[in-house]
Amino acid sequence: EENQESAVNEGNTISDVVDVSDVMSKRILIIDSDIEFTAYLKEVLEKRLYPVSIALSAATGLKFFYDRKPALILLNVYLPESNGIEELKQIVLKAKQDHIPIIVISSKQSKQQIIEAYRAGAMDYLSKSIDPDILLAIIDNRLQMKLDWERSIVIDELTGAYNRKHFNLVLNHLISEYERSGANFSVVMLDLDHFKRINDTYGHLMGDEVLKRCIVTFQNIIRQGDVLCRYGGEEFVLLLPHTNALESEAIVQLMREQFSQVLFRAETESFYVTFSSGISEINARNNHPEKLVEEADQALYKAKRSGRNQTVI
Ligand code: GH3
Ligand code: MG
Ligand code: MG
Ligand code: MG
Repeated sequence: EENQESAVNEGNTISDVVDVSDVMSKRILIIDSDIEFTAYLKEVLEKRLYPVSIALSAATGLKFFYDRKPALILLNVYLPESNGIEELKQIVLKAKQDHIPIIVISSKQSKQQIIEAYRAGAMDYLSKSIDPDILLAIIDNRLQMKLDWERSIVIDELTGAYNRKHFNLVLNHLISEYERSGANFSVVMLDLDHFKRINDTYGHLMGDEVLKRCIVTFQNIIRQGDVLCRYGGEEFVLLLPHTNALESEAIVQLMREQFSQVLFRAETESFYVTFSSGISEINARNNHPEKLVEEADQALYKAKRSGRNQTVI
């Protein structure tokens, strides 16, 4: 059971569908006018396979910030040029907005400067004489925190599936891919049948178990790159890149066969659960996010009206 849970959490990541360099890159931006120190840091970091950008001025730092999207910034707040302050403020502001950790590395260690740096939003204030292994441990730690946070905001707590926020992000990404390269994809809406009855008969905790188990079963069938999201209570939506409606139907059929074999054990009796599903496919006449969802939803509605436990395209 625990293994299955972790299989859910280690399923498709955002990097499968959204540009990796954008979201999960490990690029570190060093902003410091100290040429010797930046060269030394670059060597230390690149040995650990961190891509590094060096900016010797705040202005260059700001430019790199936009061009190269760092995952973390190593900053010396005391740059020599007098007009770097505005750029520094902009970098700090943008970094905070994007939840990019800022680690200050300075040779100055005055109490006032340290307090100011933390108040401005620095995550750490380190000395330039810090041991490189300790520095690397701190960087790993901060990047992991960022990664955990990025995950937590797109994952549904109960089931471990992606949430609606992520669904919207991926759907829009797939639509722009379609417009750019013609790559097709399908949208599958899935809704558990008579779920209210399960709650009413066996209790909400049992209902929650059904939802979790349903996701585990589905995750084991879908492919790398397919994105499964919890759309609402007992409604899920599946995005299948490079897959037309008929191919999607075959995948959903597999999900149905697997899920129909899952036996749920309540206190007094055991039971099976079914689901209904509706499929839409991107095409030149329907390339709008809301319309694609609506079309799949209407197909789902038809599946419900035709007796449930089936898929309609
Ligand atoms: P249909 O076959 O037409 O879809 O019927 P249904 O009973 O599945 O659909 P309905 O929309 O009437 O009921 C859905 C129920 O799902 C109602 C709601 O209380 C329950 N539900 C929503 N979210 C959760 C949840 O997180 N946990 C549990 N246990 N129940 C939930
Ligand atoms: Mg319903
Ligand atoms: Mg339902
Ligand atoms: Mg429903």
